[in-house]
Order: sequence, then C-alpha cells, then structure tokens
Amino acid sequence: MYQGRGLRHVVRAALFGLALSGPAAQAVVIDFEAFPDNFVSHTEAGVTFTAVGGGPMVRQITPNSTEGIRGDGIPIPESRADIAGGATSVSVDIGDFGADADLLFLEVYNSLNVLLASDTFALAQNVSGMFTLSVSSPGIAYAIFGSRAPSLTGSSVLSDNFTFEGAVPAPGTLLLLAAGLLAAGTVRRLRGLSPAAAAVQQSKPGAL
Ligand SMILES: [Ca+2]
Ligand SMILES: [Ca+2]
Repeated sequence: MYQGRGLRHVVRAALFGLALSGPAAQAVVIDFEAFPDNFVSHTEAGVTFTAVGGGPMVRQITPNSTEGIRGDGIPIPESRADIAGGATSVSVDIGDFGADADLLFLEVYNSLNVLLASDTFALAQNVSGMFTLSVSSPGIAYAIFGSRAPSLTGSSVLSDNFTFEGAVPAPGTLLLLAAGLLAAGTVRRLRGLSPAAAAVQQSKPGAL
C-alpha cells in the first residue's frame, strides 16, 4: 500500500516536471562559423559533414556575409550530413551569388538509404541570396543537400545554418508511460487491501 502511494507521488512529480518542461525536442543549429577552412570530414553537435563521394570541403562567406560550406572540386560535389542519434526534422539555408541558375535541394534518408522526404527550390540566375529548405520525417539518419542542374558546375552553392531536431520520445509517449505506471501502482495498492476495502476504494470518486 505504501509502495503504491510512493509510486504515485513519483509519477505525479514526473508529470508535473513534464508539464513545466514542455516538448523535449530542441532544434540544434550549426552555423559553420568555427569550421576549418578546408576539411574532408568535420563533426559538430553530433553531425558529421562530408562531400558526397568523398573529397575536400571548404568554408566560404555566403551572400548573407556569414560562413557557409560547400564541396570542393569540378564538378562540385553535393554535401552530406550524418546525424548521430537521428532526427525528425532538418532544415538548411542554401544559395549563391547568382552566377547561374540552380535547383536547390535537400533530401533526408534513413539508415537503410531509403529517401524519406525532400524539398527543392528553383533559384534563378542573377539572384544572390540564401533560401531555407526544410523537411520532417521520423527516422532521419542523414541528409544530402546542395544544387543540381541547371547548375553549371555541379553543386555550385553554399550551405549555412544546418538545423535539426533530434529523435526524442514524444510527450504523448511519456504520458502513456506515466499512465501505465499509475495503473500498475493502483493494482499493487488494491492487492494490499481486503476485498471489501478494495471495493470501497474503487468506488471513491477520483480514486486512482
Ligand atoms: Ca554561418
Ligand atoms: Ca550556382
């Protein structure tokens, strides 16, 4: 009986904490400001950036006058970001200085290399700027992003502000878990009472 009551207190405290904390998912933004000038692979906040197919990447100033990244080579390789622990949403700012027309793209895949979601934006020639592409899906393991034809020299764009939300238990899942614990505590408590007392206990309004 005491155990059941103690468990109930613990669960109530957990629910109160959950109500105070709100949704557990927090967006993480990687702004590339502190990335190396040149790198083959660089990891920040659990995300590893590489060029698709391997090879060097460079850090470079974007049209927004902040640091971004791109692959280095001819044609310029697309960029890849592997997210340790996975993600449920990804966004990235992509653009250039308007030398050519570009089809900006962001694709996300699961660990079995299945395409989960994608976003694209047609960037006209002579338009200088950065544009945000975003996708959401359960089970994101990695993202591929950059630009494709009509880009003239491969992925001829810069990427900045790679943002993701990690895969954390949804509040609904935690509430279900808490409800299950409460029910288990009630059963345990009722087992400690005589049948008559249990019947009285069960008939009380609001009794758990
Ligand atoms: Ca930046
Ligand atoms: Ca371009």
